[in-house]
Amino acid sequence: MATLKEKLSQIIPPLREEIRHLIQEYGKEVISEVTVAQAYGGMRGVKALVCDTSQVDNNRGLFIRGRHISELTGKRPEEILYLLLTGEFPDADALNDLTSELQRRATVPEYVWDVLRAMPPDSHPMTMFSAAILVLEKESIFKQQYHAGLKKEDFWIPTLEDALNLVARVPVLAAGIYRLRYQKGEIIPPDPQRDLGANLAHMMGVPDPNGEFANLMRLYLVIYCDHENGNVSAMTTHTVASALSNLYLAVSAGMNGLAGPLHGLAMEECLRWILMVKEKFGGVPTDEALHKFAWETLESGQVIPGYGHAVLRQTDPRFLAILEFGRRVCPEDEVFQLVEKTFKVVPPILIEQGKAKDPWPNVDAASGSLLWHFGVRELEYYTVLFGVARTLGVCSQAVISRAIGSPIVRPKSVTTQWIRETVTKKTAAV
Ligand code: CMX
Repeated sequence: MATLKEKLSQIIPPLREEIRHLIQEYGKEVISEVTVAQAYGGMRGVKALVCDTSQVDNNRGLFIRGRHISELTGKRPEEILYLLLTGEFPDADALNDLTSELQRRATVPEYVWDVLRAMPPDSHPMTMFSAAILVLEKESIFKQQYHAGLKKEDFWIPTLEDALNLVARVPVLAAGIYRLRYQKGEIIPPDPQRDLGANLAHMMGVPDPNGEFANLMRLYLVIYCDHENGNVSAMTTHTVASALSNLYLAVSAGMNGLAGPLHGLAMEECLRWILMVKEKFGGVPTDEALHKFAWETLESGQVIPGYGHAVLRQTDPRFLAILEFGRRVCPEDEVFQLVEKTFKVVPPILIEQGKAKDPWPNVDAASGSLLWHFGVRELEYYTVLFGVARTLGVCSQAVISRAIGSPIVRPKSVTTQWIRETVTKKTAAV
């Protein structure tokens, strides 16, 4: 923490100064316009948010602090957290320091487990995850220091404390929820010797004789951590945090957005679709049979989960990273083979149908199949693991936002009547 905090203390003042200068000198420059279709269309493509932790290119996908995700898949999540926050990789001392900080902070008070145990046994794991983060809210350091009187320029310091505590605690919550919700036995406490990904695997209690499940958890924590600021989970977290709600409140809210089937829940939905195919055909169908089944899905008015994206227009490189892992670890697994076959069959169908702007797979198209392979067969649980990873990104974004003094989010809305009058007046004037 000392090293990370020192690093942030060095980079924050010049960043603030640069932003102050940009606003002062170029504050009136136009960087985006909004059309009527965009106002009604989820603001797609409107450039009205700033996010320095990562960027998504339409064709090349995710870059974290300028580095393409394909260069980062062999890194440890702790290195990525440091990169998200500072724009640099940690040196050995900084990495050790951050790793042991996170290990030290990985504690969950008993009252959280009491609340989770009191929830109905068929609660959705994402509801339990969001509730657990919310219940922890009383631990917020930002909240305590804010009420004690905190200068705006120091907001980022207790926010960093909350961020590190949350990043350290969410794997414990997630693994505990897995064991409680699915009666897997006692909650397994964190092992202070293990890194974030390995600890998550260990606490879930998934048999892992050769360490590949721990490798998968490390990979998921890296590829799912951040995807700019405009996606539902990140933008929700940012919006809630902009009211100076502490990170527990903000991240819990973000997780509720992640729990939607068009966002993080697609991970679950996608495998459900794959398993449906497998059951219907008693294994991996022919290309022709899969082609017909995919058309039936579309014709019944449903989306093909795991395909399409609001920003991407090419195959998601995060999907490719999972595919590579699967090809190495479980090429004979029928469920994984079906994922590969779907990748071959579905994009041409979506192109032929002509509706989806992006006919290619996103990250969620493959991730569930590997969890299934390792014996994590409770589909409803999958998005929780996405949520653990996403916490790294949204917490990093929040620290930066507090550091640069981002104000409360408050865009202007207009009525349909206003739009009608405005556009018809313009047309009449031409
Ligand atoms: N299957 C069938 N139809 C699809 C489709 C898919 N996979 N993806 C998009 N379409 C359809 C849309 O439903 C929409 O149809 P209508 O005009 O009838 O409403 C049309 O194509 C245009 O949509 P779009 O502009 O291409 O996509 P959006 O930006 O509105 O939405 C997304 C993006 C991801 C919600 C959408 O592609 C989708 O529903 N995909 C399936 C769910 C999924 O995989 N979500 C995970 C995304 C990654 C994540 O956030 O985790």
